[in-house]
Amino acid sequence: MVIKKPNDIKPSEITSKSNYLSRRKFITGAATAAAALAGGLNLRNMMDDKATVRADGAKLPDVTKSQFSTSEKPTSFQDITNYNNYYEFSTDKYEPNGLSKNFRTRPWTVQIGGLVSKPFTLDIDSVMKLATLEERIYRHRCVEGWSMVIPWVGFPLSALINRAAPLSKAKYVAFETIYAPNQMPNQKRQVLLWPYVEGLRMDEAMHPLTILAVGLYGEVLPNVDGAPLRTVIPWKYGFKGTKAIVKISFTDSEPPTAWNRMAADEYGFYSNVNPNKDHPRWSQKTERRIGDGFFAPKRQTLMFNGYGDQVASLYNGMDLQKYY
Ligand SMILES: Nc1nc2c(c(=O)[nH]1)N[C@H]1C(S)=C(S)[C@@H](COP(=O)(O)O)O[C@H]1N2
Ligand SMILES: [Mo]
Repeated sequence: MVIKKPNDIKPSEITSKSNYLSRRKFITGAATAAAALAGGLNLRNMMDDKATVRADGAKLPDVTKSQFSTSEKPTSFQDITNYNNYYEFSTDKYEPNGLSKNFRTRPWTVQIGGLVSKPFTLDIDSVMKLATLEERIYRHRCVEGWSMVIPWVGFPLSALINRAAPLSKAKYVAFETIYAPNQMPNQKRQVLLWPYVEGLRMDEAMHPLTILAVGLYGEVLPNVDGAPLRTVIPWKYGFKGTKAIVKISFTDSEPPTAWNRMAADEYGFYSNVNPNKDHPRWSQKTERRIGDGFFAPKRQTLMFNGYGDQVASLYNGMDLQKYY
């Protein structure tokens, strides 16, 4: 990954979420404004609208708390939406927010196929109704050596997988980001091999910690974080999660993935967070927690990002120096 010198967000730049929201123009369009006036955003109506809808900022209804959440303090909304990796828009961390503002997330369909007995295509609003939405406050560790705590809203990926009834020969799942060069400027350049693809082994995909996220901080997912649908696998480096998913396919062999094709020795297929396996160009022993402040000491990186109790058994008998 392109690595720049660590440039933290200065404490003076950080505002509370309510301050930020009051300054931020988060509702546009007459329909949305009218719905808001009527006493709360009617999400369903907004989403059924086939026109371009700016759904970000809308509260998600009926979100339950999850036992899988960390009690660590979540990173501010400001940082989660302004310090991002979204190479389709920019390789800079601060630019994707602005560049993704008008990204169209409606209409949006997700295609599920490959080695399954029940392939299906669903529009995003139906995907969001596949299961109860949960708040999952997870640690997020980027392979570049920084981390956040993100209060995602989503549901277990297993709910979608079960509906597709994979065949027994399905051993892997691949996730594909939308290819929309007219909306994503860097897809006109060979920054990565587009579209962005990531993959998981079936047991990793079925693990209860693995989620499809549709929101964060109780609201519809901001475009910059991968709206309308992205995966989150909290014990792996951040790039294993795929933003703006349009296709999920089941395969019998390890799917080729974007970062692995770019530099296989640097970005392995597994990419489990592992402080004992250095990246060829830097140590993975510590991490900079975004929001800690520029002068704060780095934190120790935890094996499996601290989720070892839940996931270590998936890798029993595997040499984690070899399968990284
Ligand atoms: N399509 C797509 N998905 C992506 C990326 C990307 O550039 N494009 N970046 C990855 C990386 S490196 C990280 S750390 C996370 C960042 O997610 P966030 O911006 O929501 O924190 O998204 C991952 N998923
Ligand atoms: Mo990352």
